[in-house]
Amino acid sequence: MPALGFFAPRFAAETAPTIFIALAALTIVFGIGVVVVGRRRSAKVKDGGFATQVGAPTAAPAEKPAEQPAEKPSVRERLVKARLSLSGAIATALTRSSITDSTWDELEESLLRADLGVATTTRVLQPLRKLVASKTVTEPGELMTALKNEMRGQLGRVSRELRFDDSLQAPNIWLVVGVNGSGKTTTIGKLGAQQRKLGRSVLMAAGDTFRAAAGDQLQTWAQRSGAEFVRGAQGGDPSSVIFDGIARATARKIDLVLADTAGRLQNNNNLMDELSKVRRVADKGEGEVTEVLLVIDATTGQNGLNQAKQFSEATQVTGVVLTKLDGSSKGGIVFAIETELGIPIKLVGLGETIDDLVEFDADEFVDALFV
Ligand SMILES: Nc1nc2c(ncn2[C@@H]2O[C@H](COP(=O)(O)OP(=O)(O)OP(=O)(O)O)[C@@H](O)[C@H]2O)c(=O)[nH]1
Ligand SMILES: [Mg+2]
Repeated sequence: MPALGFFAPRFAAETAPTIFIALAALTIVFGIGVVVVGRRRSAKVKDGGFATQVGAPTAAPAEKPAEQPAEKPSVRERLVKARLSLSGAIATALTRSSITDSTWDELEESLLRADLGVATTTRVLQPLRKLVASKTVTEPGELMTALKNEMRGQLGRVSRELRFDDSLQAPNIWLVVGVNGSGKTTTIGKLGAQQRKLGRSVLMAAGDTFRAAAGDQLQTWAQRSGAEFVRGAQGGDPSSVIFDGIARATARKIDLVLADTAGRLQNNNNLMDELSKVRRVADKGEGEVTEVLLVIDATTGQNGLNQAKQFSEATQVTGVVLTKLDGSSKGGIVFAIETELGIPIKLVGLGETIDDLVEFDADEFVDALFV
């Protein structure tokens, strides 16, 4: 026993450092292992190889990596999809072996169906009749090309740029008018977002004091695009709301006031007088009304021409926004508005979301009609 008593402390003294070193090495190896496994796991989570949410139940089926959102179709593709196309009808007229009276009847009918209106249809076809009479055009195919050129020519003459005067020491004011439900408030929302992206500060003035929810609707759009917002009491004077909006924008050095107005029928004299007053009041304050945008719903067809006439008399419209072209084959109204009234189509609405407002491009539009 004494021998054991002698050896035990000695043995312990000799082996203790070895055990300590072995334990330390084991701890380091284990630590490295934990880190490596942890890294691999988090890399897989990032790659979408595991359930992508941290803390997701381990039994949950692994999610597929999120697919890239499909690229949005081009404006042209969206116009074509709207079935603005005349070509179906025109093709029948032009697949004949020669140009006959029936060709003209069919062409006329298809242009009227696309909502060009009688006057514009006559104006488009007249020069073509001359070309055929003088035998400059003899083949149906050539007639198609001549028709396309003529339609392009009808639309080619105006500036479609939104008017913004940089030199003003006060806000630019864009007034938005139109009949009920044409898309005024939505257009202001989209336009506000675009203008903010251009780096301009924007204030939206809720001049629709008529409809209870109109102010809230505009406020939501203002919040989305980071625009300032001014509203008045329901049933109050729309001119004073817009005047207040302009005053606030001037005080805060805001670049652009987008003024919403209540929808109204163009033949309601009282409401059209009210709109004229809105325009006069907007002119009186600081800043300058550089655009009066008339919003027309493409699905209303030829009535749009009448709207454009009456609203123009009341407010001196400077441009048209044609909305809901995504759901209408009635885009032909653009020809009548431009050629008969000389008001440029400036923007086109192709849907309800913030990106669905695009510049009107006449060539693209005519091409889409013929696809
Ligand atoms: N498909 C489609 N819908 C649109 C377009 N523009 C507006 N809308 C929809 O049309 C409806 C009416 O739009 P609003 O912006 O409220 O129309 P408004 O002219 O302000 O209406 P009022 O203020 O009541 O006169 C809404 O459901 C919009 O989402 C467009 O270009 N395409
Ligand atoms: Mg509205």
